Amino acid sequence: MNVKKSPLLILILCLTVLAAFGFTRQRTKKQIPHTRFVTGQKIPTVALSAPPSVRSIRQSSDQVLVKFKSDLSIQTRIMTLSHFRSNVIRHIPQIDVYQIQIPGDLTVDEMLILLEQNPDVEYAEPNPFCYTCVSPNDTLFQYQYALYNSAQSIGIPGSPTGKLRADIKATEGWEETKGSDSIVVAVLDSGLDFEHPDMVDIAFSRGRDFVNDDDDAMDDLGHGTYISSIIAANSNNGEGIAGITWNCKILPVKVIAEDGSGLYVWMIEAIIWAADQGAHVINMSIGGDAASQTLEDALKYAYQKGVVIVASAGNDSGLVIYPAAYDSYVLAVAATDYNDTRTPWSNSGSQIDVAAPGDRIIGCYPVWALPGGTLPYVFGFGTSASAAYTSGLAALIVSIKPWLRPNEVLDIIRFSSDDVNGAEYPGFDEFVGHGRINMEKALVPIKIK
Ligand SMILES: [Ca+2]
Ligand SMILES: [Ca+2]
Ligand SMILES: [Ca+2]
Repeated sequence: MNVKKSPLLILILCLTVLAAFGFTRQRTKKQIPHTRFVTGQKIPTVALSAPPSVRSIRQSSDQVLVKFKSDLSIQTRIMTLSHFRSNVIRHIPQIDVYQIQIPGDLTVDEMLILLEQNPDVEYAEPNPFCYTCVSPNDTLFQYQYALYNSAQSIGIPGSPTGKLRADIKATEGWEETKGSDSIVVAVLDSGLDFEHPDMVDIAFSRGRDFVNDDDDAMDDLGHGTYISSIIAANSNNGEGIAGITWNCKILPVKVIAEDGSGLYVWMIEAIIWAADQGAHVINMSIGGDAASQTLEDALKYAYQKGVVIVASAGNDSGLVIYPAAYDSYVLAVAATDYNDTRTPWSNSGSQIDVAAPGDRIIGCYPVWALPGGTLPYVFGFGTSASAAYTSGLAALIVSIKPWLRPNEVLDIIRFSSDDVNGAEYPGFDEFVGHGRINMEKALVPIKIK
């Protein structure tokens, strides 16, 4: 690896904030070249004012439900169905309704028209799919394709539509747990905007600021707020977005300065501090190109204390950055998109463990960083977001079984993931690791045991 000669080792924020809603913040400070923030792209806020329903109705493509007139004999019913080349899958005697399989050369709509024209049929209708009941009422939930992908438009004007259920199965996972308020995720980043309206009371404490050496990790950049919101924004509060965990707490630890960079030693101190504070999970959506024995030692210290450590793989189509590259102690997370495809900029290597959505991810952003009157949410790109989703899942697993060791938690996350590139790269590979994380498959088995 190329070790930088500068005494200031640059930590790369693994996120590009693409588009705030009318985000026009001007920076007067010198930008660090490695900090890839793109500003100035505008999104009309009207797009967020009146979201349509989260889900479009889906139905079976080869089944319908039929009720015959009650005085019709069994023989006539069977003859009628035979005439329509349809097989009975199920009869529900209490209401006298048949679930039938329709011929392959007819669509559901065509079959329904034929049935409705038959005088022996009282009614016929499609057989729609139902869903799990945990669907939060947050107004921007429809933009969170990563949690529930209904094949909707991703949200940025001109953006493509997603693939149905190319998501992490959050709604199913929430049936098992929404997280415990005794579980703490330390977010080593730029801090947290404690005033954000969709992040009320999510902080375990005011945290620690290793940049300014004080006990107040207020965010002066935005990245840490964004990442924390993916993990633990106020969910089902009728506002903004839903977090992966509804109840777990965020311990903000500031290691990234206002200019978007930080010293390794801040990150190293923060890992040890968070572990000593009793954090259950450490999220590091940050990293640098330099290997560091001290950094590895700090990770080992936290790991041996029982902390689950999750980090971003990096966003420059290169090798896995540090600390994600420390394979023995850290879960390295790559990025997929709304089609379950690995993003081209996601770093790769044998250290990659899993992938999670990282393309066009909506999250909270500090109110002060945005022009007045715009909603305090932005769409971002990056393995930063992917790590945050995965840390959230780790917190949910630990919420159910707080006694699990880090390697056990990491193995649950690895081996419950979906091999989304299995057609091209069956099994483990260096692009998505074991696959895109799956909350349902991770949480259901441990809840039952
Ligand atoms: Ca919310
Ligand atoms: Ca690894
Ligand atoms: Ca694979």
